[in-house]
Amino acid sequence: MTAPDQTLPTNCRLCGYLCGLLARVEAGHVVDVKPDPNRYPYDPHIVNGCLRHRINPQFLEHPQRLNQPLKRIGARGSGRWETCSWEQALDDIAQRLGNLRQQFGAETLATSIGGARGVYWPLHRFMNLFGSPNNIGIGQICWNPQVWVNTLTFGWPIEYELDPDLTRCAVLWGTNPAESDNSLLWRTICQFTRQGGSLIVIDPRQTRTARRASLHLPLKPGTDAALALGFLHAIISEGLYDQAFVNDWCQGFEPLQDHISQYPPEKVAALTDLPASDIVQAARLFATQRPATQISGRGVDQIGANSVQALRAMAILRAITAGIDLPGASHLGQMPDFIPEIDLELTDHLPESQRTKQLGADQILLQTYSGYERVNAFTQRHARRLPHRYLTSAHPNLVWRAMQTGDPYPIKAMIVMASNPLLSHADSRLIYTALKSLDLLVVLDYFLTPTAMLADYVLPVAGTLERPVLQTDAGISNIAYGGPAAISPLAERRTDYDFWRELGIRMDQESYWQWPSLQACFADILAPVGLDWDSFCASGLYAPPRLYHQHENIDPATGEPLGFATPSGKVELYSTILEQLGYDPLPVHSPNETALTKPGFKENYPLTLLTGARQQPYYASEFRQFSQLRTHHPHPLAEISSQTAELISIQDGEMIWVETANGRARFQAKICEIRPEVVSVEYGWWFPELEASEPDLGGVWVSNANLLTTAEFETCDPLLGQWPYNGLPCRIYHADSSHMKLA
Ligand SMILES: Nc1nc2c(c(=O)[nH]1)N[C@H]1C(S)=C(S)[C@@H](COP(=O)(O)OP(=O)(O)OC[C@H]3O[C@@H](n4cnc5c(=O)[nH]c(N)nc54)[C@H](O)[C@@H]3O)O[C@H]1N2
Ligand SMILES: Nc1nc2c(c(=O)[nH]1)N[C@H]1C(S)=C(S)[C@@H](COP(=O)(O)OP(=O)(O)OC[C@H]3O[C@@H](n4cnc5c(=O)[nH]c(N)nc54)[C@H](O)[C@@H]3O)O[C@H]1N2
Ligand code: SF4
Ligand SMILES: [Mo]
Repeated sequence: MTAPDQTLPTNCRLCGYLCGLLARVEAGHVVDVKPDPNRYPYDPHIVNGCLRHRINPQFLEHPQRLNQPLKRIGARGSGRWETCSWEQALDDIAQRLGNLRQQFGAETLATSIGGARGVYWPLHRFMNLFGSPNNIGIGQICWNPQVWVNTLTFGWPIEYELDPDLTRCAVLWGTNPAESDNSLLWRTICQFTRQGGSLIVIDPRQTRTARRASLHLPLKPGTDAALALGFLHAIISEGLYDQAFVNDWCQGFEPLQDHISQYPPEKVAALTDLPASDIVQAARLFATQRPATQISGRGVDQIGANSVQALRAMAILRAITAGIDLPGASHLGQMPDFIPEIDLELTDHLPESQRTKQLGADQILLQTYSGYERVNAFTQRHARRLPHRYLTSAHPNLVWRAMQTGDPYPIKAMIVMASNPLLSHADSRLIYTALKSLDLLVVLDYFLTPTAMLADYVLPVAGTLERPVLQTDAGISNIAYGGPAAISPLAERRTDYDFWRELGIRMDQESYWQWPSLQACFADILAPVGLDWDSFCASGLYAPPRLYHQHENIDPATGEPLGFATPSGKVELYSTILEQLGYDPLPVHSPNETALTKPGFKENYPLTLLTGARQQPYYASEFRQFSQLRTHHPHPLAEISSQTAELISIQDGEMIWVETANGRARFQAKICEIRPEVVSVEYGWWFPELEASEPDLGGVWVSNANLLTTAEFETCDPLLGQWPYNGLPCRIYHADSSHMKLA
């Protein structure tokens, strides 16, 4: 019996926003989509403004989309595959993992996840039950830094607010929503500036966002901590902070006051290469135009050692201007009313003896099991528990090295889900040799990515519109959104959840995989709030009213105000946890310029490279298969200033090499407004039209920004293990000449 043609509510999943769509379904296939005005983001203009949403029907039917499990039959990377059934693949993977565990211990299995895309707790649950602590992701340089820093400072992560009717000042710090957010935030920013709000943008590039700013501070890359300390200096010395909040609720103001005397505006002006008057003006705006909000992005997360310092100084800035728990500025998130991520992960099942084997556990201070426990001791007094495995991941660089060398023990197997490490992790060549050394590589994806080309098994995943979705902010806030699938998975695609469950069942985990389907899990997750799946889907949103000033509530046990979930019960301007860890309790500017002091280095690499600034319509390494999008944005771009272009006679549109000490990659030069010494390249570029086998691997060696980056463990920040994607010494030259240096 064929299903009747229908228009069904569902959600786009081509980025993290899950916009509500109406899908026209004919005979089990989606033939058209349009925005659903009744579900998030409630405004068809927003979804229509996103080029990607239109490709949903083609995304389901694209000729290169994976439809059946593939098993490698030739040499690794040879591109020779045979198709097999899911059952054959799962049986073989389970057997091989069982053998490897017996021979090398459970820690021999690593996993890789990507950005906010799929539902990752099933992977974490499997790993905990299997016994391996070696999950990796990109958390160190995306999301985790803010979660950790705000938890250290305020006792829990912060949610920023931006309300054009309330907010008077907004600082956008190292983020460019004009390109990275095609949804609500960018529209809200535009409305905010139209209504006369003061927008301060801190970015070395004159982005589309910066062009809307009342004040753009194009600082020298990597000097954000100095700038934030300069703001603090101006605000404190001019008495513009909130004395009542500081007296009642902040800990460590006096040492802070002494400390920031080292950062007067003139000194900060020299460090950041900005006019001192602009620094003071921005500080005054932020402190006096309240409510003032602060939104930061990857520009601050991806500057290596200076990132935590900058984020700490920014948190302090928020605190002393009483910018938390203030409508229009920000609020502390809440623990969810529904089942939180941490209870889905089952970390308690991972024995202590396995936790200590996590790669990096003995060197990284916070992003480890012991770091987590140290912080959790305080948050759980307030009945709050952060997700576990995102914040305790192994260090990727050590994982690649263990694959390659067997040191400190062999990593022989990896399962990659919703990530493409050859494009998104630092040092693609290291990753290539690491993946080539494996006994077993399994990749779950929609397409045969360069990473998948090296796999033993590539498994076809059911994706956007083919599966229900439920996004829950990893359990750090009380919000859930999502909706139903429009159609059943096409061909032999299955959900990621089905894979982990089926593999788990084959590895003696049956009793922990009680839900037969993803939808059944989602229904149980939401059950505590009294919503069944269908009623949830009607609006696609669970978001109870925000709570403010929870710290003032009286704790019935003590009769005292609850305070903040930090060791002192106050907002920790001076972080006692960081002090205990031997890390700076007050933020400092500490430029990481060791490479530049090597003889000849500065002369050889006179420019400063940013990698990864987002550009529409792509998302990380995705969507290069879609001709509609390629026509819109055909080439990987390197932005340079007209001064630099003139100096080495580069024309707009010319192909150039960008080279660092780590390697080189080719981009099309785009001359634009950017600091003169800065080059900014896109990331995620490969060419699905090229050979899907060695040596091409889909063009992964041509324009891949991560050929230029490195994350050597020894040079990473000791607190979280962050590596830099921005602020790297580089040089550029014409692509048709071999090694012409910048004079
Ligand atoms: N140089 C540089 N590198 C960077 C960055 C940068 O700015 N500069 N940014 C970093 C950041 S912030 C991030 S978040 C990462 C992103 O890095 P990743 O998340 O690894 O992103 P992709 O490289 O696009 O890989 C995602 C893959 O998952 C597949 N996929 C999408 N959805 C699903 C799903 O639901 N299930 C499965 N199984 N597969 C799915 C896609 O087809 C794609 O191949 O990159 C990081 N890397
Ligand atoms: N179209 C599109 N949208 C995306 C993504 C995508 O790949 N494509 N990726 C998604 C993901 S995973 C993420 S994490 C978000 C990221 O969202 P954003 O953080 O908004 O992303 P970016 O465009 O990388 O913005 C970082 C900005 O920081 C600037 N910057 C670089 N170095 C420095 C520095 O040292 N200091 C300061 N202050 N600024 C600096 C860059 O010039 C850039 O404009 O976007 C998401 N949205
Ligand atoms: S912003 Fe665009 S790609 Fe992202 S979910 Fe919404 S419609 Fe899809
Ligand atoms: Mo990200």
